[in-house]
Amino acid sequence: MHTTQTLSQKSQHFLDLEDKYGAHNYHPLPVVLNKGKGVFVWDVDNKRYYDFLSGYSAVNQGHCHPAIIETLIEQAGKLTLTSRAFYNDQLGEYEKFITSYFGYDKVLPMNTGVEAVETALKLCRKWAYEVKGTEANKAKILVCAHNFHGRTSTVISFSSDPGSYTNFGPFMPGFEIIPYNDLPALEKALQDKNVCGFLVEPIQGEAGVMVPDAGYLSGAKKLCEAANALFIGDEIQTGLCRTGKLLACDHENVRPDILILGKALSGGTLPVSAVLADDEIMLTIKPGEHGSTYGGNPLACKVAITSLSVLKDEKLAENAEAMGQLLRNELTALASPYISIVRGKGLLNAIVINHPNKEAAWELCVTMMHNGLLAKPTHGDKIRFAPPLVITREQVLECVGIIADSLKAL
Ligand code: IF1
Repeated sequence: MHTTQTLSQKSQHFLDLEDKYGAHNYHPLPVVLNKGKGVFVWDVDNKRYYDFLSGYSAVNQGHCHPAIIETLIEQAGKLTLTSRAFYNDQLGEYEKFITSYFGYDKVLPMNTGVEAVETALKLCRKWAYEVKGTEANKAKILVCAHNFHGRTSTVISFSSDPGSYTNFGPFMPGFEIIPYNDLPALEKALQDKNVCGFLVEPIQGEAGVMVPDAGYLSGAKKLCEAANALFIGDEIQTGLCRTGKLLACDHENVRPDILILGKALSGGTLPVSAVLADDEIMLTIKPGEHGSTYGGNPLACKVAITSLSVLKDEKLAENAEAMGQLLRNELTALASPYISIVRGKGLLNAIVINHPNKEAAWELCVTMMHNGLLAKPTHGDKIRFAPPLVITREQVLECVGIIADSLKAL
């Protein structure tokens, strides 16, 4: 357990409450936040921090974006939920908006990211049996080693991380794990006639921001087309301008057959996710075959329209591209002996810590916290640097200064 003696009395109170009354399914950094605005968050002692995690890329537009909050408040006072048993005046408008925004025939609205992943898997299987002609209950979907697609029992069934699946069996069949960033392995696996889909993160976030070789995504899409298998793009973390383009797949002009979105689709206000596909795939699901209580609720629809509009109006993809380049260049220029790798795309970046102390990444994050910047280690020695996409040049340079000072304390 890491020492927290430097915590204020006020903060300790909240840690004690969570320890006593909450499940211990996380190990957070010892900081207690109560306000957010743009790139900043504040703790209960009114200390300000740069947020370099952005709610795991859910607040790309910045914390409490005024336009998104205004929409949230306005719709919250009118109609928040009808269920899909009835129509409402927001869902159709949203469906038209988002399908035109991304260029697909239809959208199936869900709530959390993993629900959208599960929906995509069900669509892929349904399409396999009813369009491709796969033998009943034989459909197989390919996934990558070191994937992260969520925490449901089906999704952890195809995780390669023991921390995600140990003692959660028995596991869902119908999935095969292949190496990431390996086209020959994909080509070989696609020879199995029962393979109907390939689920992939354009950049593996949780694995430590693993950026595949140029040409991997476009090569994978071509191999899937040749094998009549669906390319399923999980853009929950990499999408919505995070990597310097609207979608990470846009860097290679790849159009997923099924596109999965989440997180920043609501600008960090409430769970909103979406699955987009063309009619041949989407219309395999008939009335009553899939759904969710909150899926497509009027409040989520209005908030999502504003959240998507902010991305374009404020040119957040362009800013993510420019600020990401600056951040990686400045981190590399530090030439710190403790940083072995700086990698990423747009404002989805990570450093790999090189230090004999295996707790070094965590301790660096605690030091950065004391110096006013919040980031979290992933898989031990990697630290993700993913600030809101509204960050300015001056703020990036100030943050590099904080990181540099903190590294000296290692
Ligand atoms: C946690 C990770 C990030 C995702 C991708 C689907 C989902 C996620 C590419 C599921 C969610 C979150 C989950 C959260 C931490 C965070 C995370 F560290 F877990 F892996 F971002 F990298 N596809 N990622 O990244 O979406 O159901 O959570 O809305 O579980 O601790 P969700």
